[in-house]
Amino acid sequence: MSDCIFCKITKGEIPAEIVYEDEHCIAFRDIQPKAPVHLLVIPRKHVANLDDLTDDDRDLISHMMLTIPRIARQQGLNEGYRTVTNNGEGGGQEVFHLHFHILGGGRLHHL
Ligand code: IU
Repeated sequence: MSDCIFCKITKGEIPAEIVYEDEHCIAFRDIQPKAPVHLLVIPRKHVANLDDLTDDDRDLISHMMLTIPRIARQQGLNEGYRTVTNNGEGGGQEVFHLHFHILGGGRLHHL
């Protein structure tokens, strides 16, 4: 999607502090961190949110789920971390390009 800000980040058209990237996804620091470490993991492919996934995205989503703990380890989140995805406006989603928040670096409140 040409006007999607996260697509622009994947293409390097908008700067972001990228901490991880591979063929399918990238991770960068959230510009308004809600924890000492706050990263967003996004697919390179434009997918709006979980509702937008199809059976064709099985490998992609599986890859992202397996990559999240690797990124967390790489960032030194050895005491644990939280992974969240907001889905739809009612779920608090503001950017409509699928992203998994990784929050850690301190003790998080219970949900
Ligand atoms: P949400 O799950 O859609 O509410 O989260 C969007 C997040 O994207 C939010 O935490 C923003 O601070 C973050 N963000 C960003 O890191 N860089 C940006 O250019 C924009 C939003 I726009």
